[in-house]
Amino acid sequence: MILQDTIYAVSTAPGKSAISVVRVSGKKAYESVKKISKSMPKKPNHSKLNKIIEKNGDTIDQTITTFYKSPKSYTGEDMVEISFHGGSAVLSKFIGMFEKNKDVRQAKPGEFTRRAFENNKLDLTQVEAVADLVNAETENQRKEAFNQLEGSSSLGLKKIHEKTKNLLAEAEAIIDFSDEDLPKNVYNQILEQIENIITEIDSAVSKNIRSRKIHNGYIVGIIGKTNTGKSSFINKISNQDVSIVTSQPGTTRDVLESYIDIQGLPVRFYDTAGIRRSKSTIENIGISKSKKLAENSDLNLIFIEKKSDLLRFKSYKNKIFVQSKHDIRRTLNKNKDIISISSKTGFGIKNLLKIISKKLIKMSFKEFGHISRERHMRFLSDSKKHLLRAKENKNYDKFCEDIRLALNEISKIYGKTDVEDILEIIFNDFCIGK
Ligand SMILES: Nc1nc2c(ncn2[C@@H]2O[C@H](COP(=O)(O)OP(=O)(O)OP(=O)(O)O)[C@@H](O)[C@H]2O)c(=O)[nH]1
Ligand SMILES: [Mg+2]
Repeated sequence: MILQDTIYAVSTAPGKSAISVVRVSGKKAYESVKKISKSMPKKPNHSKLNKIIEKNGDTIDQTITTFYKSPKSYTGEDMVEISFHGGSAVLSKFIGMFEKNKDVRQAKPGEFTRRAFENNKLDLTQVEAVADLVNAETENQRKEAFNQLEGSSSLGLKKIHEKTKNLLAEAEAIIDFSDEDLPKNVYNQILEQIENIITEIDSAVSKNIRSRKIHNGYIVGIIGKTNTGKSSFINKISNQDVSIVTSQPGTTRDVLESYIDIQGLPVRFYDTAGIRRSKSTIENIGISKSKKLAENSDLNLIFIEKKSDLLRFKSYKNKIFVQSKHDIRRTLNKNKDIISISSKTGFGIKNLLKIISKKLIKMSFKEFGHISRERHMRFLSDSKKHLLRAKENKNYDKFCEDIRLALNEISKIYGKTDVEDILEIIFNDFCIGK
């Protein structure tokens, strides 16, 4: 990728808005905007009320223009940000004019952030955090991405990275000994360090399983006997007809999904076929799907008709018992372990959603800023493989080589090795102007 040329892009979303921001980055950023400006900010890192003008002297718009001098900018290069009045006519007029300037070109997706990376303003984990922040839809996703941007995720990984570097240094120091001369305690210490790093990798991986939930959403199964109001419930909380409802037991046959944000928590609810003995092949396929989902979900809402159903679903994990149709019940439920709701009147629904989110939060993340990406996981687990092999290796040359390979894998997380192909994948995910 050529990093010499000066790039520009509209960095705000299209459509009507109060302002639209155009970013320009590169050696000729200042000069190229100055050419079409009435009063550019003269001092670095200052903003100025400016007019963007055409060749014939007509004003396109009054703007706030900010100048960032390298290296104190997002990309690390000279940058100019022009805040226009939002509106497609203003922008298209400006772009039409700016396009003709041979000193600048349109940025590709993620190119500003890529430059920030190339100029060591961000490491790769922070680049990913920027992407996450832009894509964050819930409060928890935002928090996690921001913490990673601040480096708190990097910290956990950095410790592993640092320790592996030290390990390699020490292992290489003892390579000068011949096998017989090698002091046993030195070798044992190194083995201990390897063990220690492997433990840290394992703990990072287990945290990741939790943080992945924030990315992809928690899975909540709606399980239970037929005709207990499961489909009516998913329709009620989704505000639409996700699932068919009839008074006939065995209506739902398939697994149906609905994504709901409960106070910042991304949750995927799944309506399932009611569980009963059935002669229908199709229904039985549905029932086995229900059971499978219940096993793989984070939480199950078990819809019951009467108290004796509690026993029947006793073996299901992570569950909340729910009794619906509160509006037509003669005897009211007094059992605290059963949550009463009505999808007809809405009774108890808010309470149930609150209990669900509390339970999900409790059983998952309390800490933020843990490794959130499959990419990191892959490098960590590859690194662990090399470390395990090093532990078994009695040949010292190969022993060091394994540790070097382990370090190499971890370094890839930060993009410090030859990872051109990985870079392409990551930056292609960005929007233009970021
Ligand atoms: N009065 C009342 N009726 C309800 C309520 N929820 C569901 N029903 C009725 O109960 C019947 C079954 O509802 P569904 O939502 O289809 O039940 P289900 O558990 O999905 O049933 P299957 O798909 O057969 O397993 C329908 O006639 C609904 O109208 C409720 O809160 N109050
Ligand atoms: Mg149903």
